[in-house]
Amino acid sequence: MSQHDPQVEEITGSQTDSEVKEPPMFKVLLLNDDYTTMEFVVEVLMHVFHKALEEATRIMLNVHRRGVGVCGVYPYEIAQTKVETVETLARENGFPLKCTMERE
Ligand code: TYC
Repeated sequence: MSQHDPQVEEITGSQTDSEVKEPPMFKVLLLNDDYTTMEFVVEVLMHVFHKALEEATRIMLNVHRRGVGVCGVYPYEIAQTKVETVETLARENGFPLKCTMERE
């Protein structure tokens, strides 16, 4: 039976535009500070955001120079978990590193 058979749509309900759209995406941002070590930020980018060493170093230096930078873009709940993980790791290690999220 075709996917567009009106009888199938009657049974399953046809999808509205909002149901077929991609989920809203959120940028996860790291903020610069004067106390968190560069090494720790690179480790966070590698372990939490799955960046390779070179990319992690590039992102860290971008944040260091510009004050803020994007670590990745994720659906809401994943972005929120990343923000919490970064801040928990930072506090556990005695660093003031801040991480936020922003709708794309
Ligand atoms: N500015 C920090 C330093 O010089 C390094 C740093 C980079 C801190 C990025 C936070 O998000 C950050 N040690």
